[in-house]
Amino acid sequence: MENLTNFYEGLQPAVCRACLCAGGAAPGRRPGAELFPQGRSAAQPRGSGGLDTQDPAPQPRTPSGGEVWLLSSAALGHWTAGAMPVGGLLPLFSSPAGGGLGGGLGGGGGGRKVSGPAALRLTEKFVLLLVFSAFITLCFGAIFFLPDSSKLLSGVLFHSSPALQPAADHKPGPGARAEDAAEGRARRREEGAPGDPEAALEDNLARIRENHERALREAKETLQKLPEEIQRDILLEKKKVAQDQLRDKAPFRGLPPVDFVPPIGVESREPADAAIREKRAKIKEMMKHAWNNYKGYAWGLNELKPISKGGHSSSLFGNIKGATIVDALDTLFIMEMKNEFEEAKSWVEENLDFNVNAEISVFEVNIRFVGGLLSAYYLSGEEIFRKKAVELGVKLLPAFHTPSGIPWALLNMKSGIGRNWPWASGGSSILAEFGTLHLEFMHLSHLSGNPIFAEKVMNIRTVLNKLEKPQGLYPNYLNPSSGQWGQHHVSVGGLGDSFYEYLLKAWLMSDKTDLEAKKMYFDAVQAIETHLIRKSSSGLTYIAEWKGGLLEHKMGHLTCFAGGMFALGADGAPEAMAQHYLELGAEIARTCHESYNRTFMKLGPEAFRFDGGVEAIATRQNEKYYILRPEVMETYMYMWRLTHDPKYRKWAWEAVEALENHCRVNGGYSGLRDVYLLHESYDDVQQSFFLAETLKYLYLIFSDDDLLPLEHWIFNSEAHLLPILRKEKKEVEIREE
Ligand code: DMJ
Repeated sequence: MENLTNFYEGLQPAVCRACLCAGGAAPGRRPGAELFPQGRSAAQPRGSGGLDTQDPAPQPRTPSGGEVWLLSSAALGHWTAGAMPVGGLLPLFSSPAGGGLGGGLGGGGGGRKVSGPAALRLTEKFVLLLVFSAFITLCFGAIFFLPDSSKLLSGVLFHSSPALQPAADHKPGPGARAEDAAEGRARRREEGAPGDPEAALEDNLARIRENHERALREAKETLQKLPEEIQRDILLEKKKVAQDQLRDKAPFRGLPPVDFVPPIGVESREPADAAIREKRAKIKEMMKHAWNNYKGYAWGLNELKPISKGGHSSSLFGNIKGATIVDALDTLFIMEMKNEFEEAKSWVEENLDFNVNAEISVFEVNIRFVGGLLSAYYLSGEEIFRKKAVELGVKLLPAFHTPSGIPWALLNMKSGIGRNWPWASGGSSILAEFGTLHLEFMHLSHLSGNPIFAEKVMNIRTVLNKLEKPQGLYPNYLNPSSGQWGQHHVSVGGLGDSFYEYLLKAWLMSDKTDLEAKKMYFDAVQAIETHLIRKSSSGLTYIAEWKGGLLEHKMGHLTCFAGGMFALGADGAPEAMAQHYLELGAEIARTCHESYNRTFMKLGPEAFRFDGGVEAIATRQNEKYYILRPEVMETYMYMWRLTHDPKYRKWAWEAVEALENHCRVNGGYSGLRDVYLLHESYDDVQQSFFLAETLKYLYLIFSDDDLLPLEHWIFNSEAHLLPILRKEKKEVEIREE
């Protein structure tokens, strides 16, 4: 907002000058003539540009004798605060003896006849008002609606080509299935991204543009409806929300007893190769360092500040506490850190409380808390985790009380009132947020015996399947009230990413029975390949962002997860395409490795670009940070498991060394503000996903494949483990009583 205010302040002098020239009252000045007594600035001779270049007409005067000038649009580019070009001043009307309106506009004398100053005054004022309105509209139009030239140029000048696709038929097989201007702003803010004023201004402009477009669209839609229709829609919406609320408030029957089936592949052997054993042990030591410091300085709080040695709290979790504890549970379990797992479990039993009067992010709480608790339950069989996961799931249900059933992004856990991020296009919900609930909610129904959770997420699918998709792509924004898309921005990174991941994993987790999910996934990937995936001049494959048909040649760190996703999806692709998807995964892994390798710290930036002569390098200051993110390690893990190409272990180890060299501090691990600097500038946050994801994926890369085999386990978006729900046999059988 600060930048927006500055921006408006920057505009004010221009507007005020126009007023003054028109004889408006400027404090401390006589109207008109005093500012530019000769109708020209001292710095610039008359006739240097603008509409009146050849205008020999006498200067116009107000009835009181002051000169009146109007800026011509052609002069806008020349106007500086110090010297207003005379060519940019257009005589509007003259004194009764002068040339009048025609003289000014026509540039050649003549002018319309007037009967006298008194008769003209009203008309003049009216014309003046009209012309000024047009002028102001023009100014705003120029500022807000001119296309972003950098984007146009990058599209025209930068040589990128669609990534090569195999000649094979690209259609999915038979029976196949499911933080940009605004992008990640909130998420980046929460995660402590350092900002730069230029980018903030750009963000603000984009936001204004978005709001303007939305208002226009909404007004248009409403105008097309009859008043009775509008009233009927409102009543229907109200009724539906009230019904939903009643239904969810119906007393929860409580948890049915279940038979817990011991999990598959959780007891790992030591790797046979001594060097690999050593590396794995090193990663476990890193986990100990991160955990012990969290325990020492921030126990029970959400995250650790490793430099200032205290707690870090993020509004993403409202007043819910203990994000690091819940996020770390399954990593502690698979690393066989038994004492630590037990102390974490005791904390959950005694302290984890969801009855908080605060607003939380439904997505974040779902992937970290619901996912973490479910995973801990499936690994350990401890009832407390099942109980807490379902309790939290019930608390999240009011988020779905919207006319379309597409959930709100934010929810007050006490009042059950939801809303969306204020920056999201037209009050929209975010694809990556409402599209990343499916796996956990299916398991909540499975473990609670209550179908309500599954119904909620299946309804999201129904809404999505009814909608027309631009070029087969899923926009990042969907309005929960109208059930219609917001802005047509598409991303496989922030705002879109895990939606695609969950389509693929929904199919895998259903033991490949959810064919709708499979079809949705492969259709989406096909559209992504056609419209978003490109190859740079030197042959690096990247996934660009799509904004209403224009490509922004930028790839986020978040997007790097897609390498693993494509490779994992090869399994379900038609035979001719399986190898292609594996190769696509490998190419994305290579590009993301390059983004690490081209920095000084050997850790990847938040976003990197393929335009303006660079490849896989961050060019904007606010994209140069690294916050211990896991996506590149995630892709290495899948690529290692699926190909056993040793380069993935090599690259993973490079990252371990970089983390040790640059992120490790006495008090834990910290993110970095700029990975291109020679010296570390710490952001002082140890993100909970560092323990949940980054270290877990690294540990798995240096473990044998029989630790958490991919045929039995699905990783949620926060790397929490969910077992595949077998057609014939359930990991958890609900006993009929
Ligand atoms: C994690 O919380 C999850 O992986 C999420 O899906 C995306 N962002 C972070 C890690 O970068």
